[in-house]
Amino acid sequence: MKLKWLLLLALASAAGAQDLPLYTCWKTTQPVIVDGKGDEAAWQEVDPVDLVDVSFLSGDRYHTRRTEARMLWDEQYLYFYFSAADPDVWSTYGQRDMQLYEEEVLEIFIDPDGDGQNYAEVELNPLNTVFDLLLTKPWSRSGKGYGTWNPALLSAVQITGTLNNAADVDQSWSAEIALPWAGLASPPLDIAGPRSLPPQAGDEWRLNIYRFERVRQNGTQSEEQASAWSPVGKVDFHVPERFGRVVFGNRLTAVEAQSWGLVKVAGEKPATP
Ligand SMILES: [Ca+2]
Ligand SMILES: [Ca+2]
Ligand SMILES: [Ca+2]
Repeated sequence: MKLKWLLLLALASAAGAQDLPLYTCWKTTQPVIVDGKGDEAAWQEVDPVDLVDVSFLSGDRYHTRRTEARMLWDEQYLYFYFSAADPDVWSTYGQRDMQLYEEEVLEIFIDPDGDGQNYAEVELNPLNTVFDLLLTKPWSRSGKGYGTWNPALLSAVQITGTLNNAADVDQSWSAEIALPWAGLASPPLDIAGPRSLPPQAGDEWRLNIYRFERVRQNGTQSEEQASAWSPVGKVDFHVPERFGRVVFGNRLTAVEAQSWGLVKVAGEKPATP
């Protein structure tokens, strides 16, 4: 009987995992300059994901203000690049660990071993202010949060438009974050557990990306656009069961890839009679 239940549970979780988005996070051998701009060749070579409305599990509803995210990794860092369309970029919180989620913000949730416990939350606002926290489990399950966690992450924001000026029309804000692997195993909570840091090629982690876009009219918020990479069915970002799947991959360097391309092209030349 016990075995049967275990089997059913395993089948249920396998079925659940099937509708979660999967992203291959490629290793970069080229440097990523954390300046908020995604103009590195490394970023151009990897696929973006489009965030969807967090509330609809079908994952086919997009907000009017689109958000794109990309991920990369190397021996030292896990990198994120975001591009968020936004005709009115605003923010007031300027100090680390302020309640950024009340305003416009990009958020990353990371659960390395995917057990739904001991996960990290990293947020960034258009002022390049960071909110970072470790949680033992979701708040709804009496989780405990450690805001004192301040890993040595690098971040930068680029605004195409003007910050905190509702009188003109902005285009977007973009951001880069480099999160050091070492930070995921540092006190007060080792969230990596037995997971390799940095990960090994083929390792799968659970992770989600969110955004709060807060539309203002005449100085007051008129609409909230909450989006996610993996939608969770409601406006609650602390749903680790719904975090997407990230598989870490190795890849050839751009130079190697290019030479391989040349070799391949050369090899495909028709044989001279
Ligand atoms: Ca950059
Ligand atoms: Ca906005
Ligand atoms: Ca913190």
